[in-house]
Amino acid sequence: MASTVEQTLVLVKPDGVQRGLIGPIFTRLEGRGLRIVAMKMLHMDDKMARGHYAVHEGKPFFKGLVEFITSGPIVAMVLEGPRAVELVRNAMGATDPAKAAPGTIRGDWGVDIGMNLVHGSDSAANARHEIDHFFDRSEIVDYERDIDKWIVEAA
Ligand code: IDP
Ligand code: MG
Repeated sequence: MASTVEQTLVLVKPDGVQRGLIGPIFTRLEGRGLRIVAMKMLHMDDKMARGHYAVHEGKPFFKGLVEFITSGPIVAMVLEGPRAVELVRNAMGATDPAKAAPGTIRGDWGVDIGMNLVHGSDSAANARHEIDHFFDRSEIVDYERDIDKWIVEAA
């Protein structure tokens, strides 16, 4: 049975871009069946990074996190599908790569908690807020793929 379609924000962080892992990371999420509905490369400035990570302000790692996320270009995308938030979070693996299961993005390619390759929204409500932080509504494309009927059962 089809569940509610969600959108979620995914970032390939500067380490993922520098290590040539944009394609492999996208391949996993796209191959899963999620639909990419927006995508762009950008270099976040300090203000945008502080806004994106506002929930972590005051934590000991906040300064390093902002420095890291602004240290090079990132790729932002919006993925859409039933339970997209949960699917992406599971595909990313635990925040600390040492605790991330093999087969997850962080579990296969990460070492350091600060350089854990990807960001994914942690709830549908936060996803909406984060997507608005990175994309204009006009940059999000509404379309269907012929293969979607082989990925999600009709309601
Ligand atoms: P998440 O990315 O798995 O959602 P959050 O707890 O939201 O994890 O933390 C945001 C980011 O902050 C993490 O992806 C990681 O890069 C960084 N971070 C979180 N906890 C630590 C820490 O204890 N030390 C260093 N960096 C951390
Ligand atoms: Mg988070």
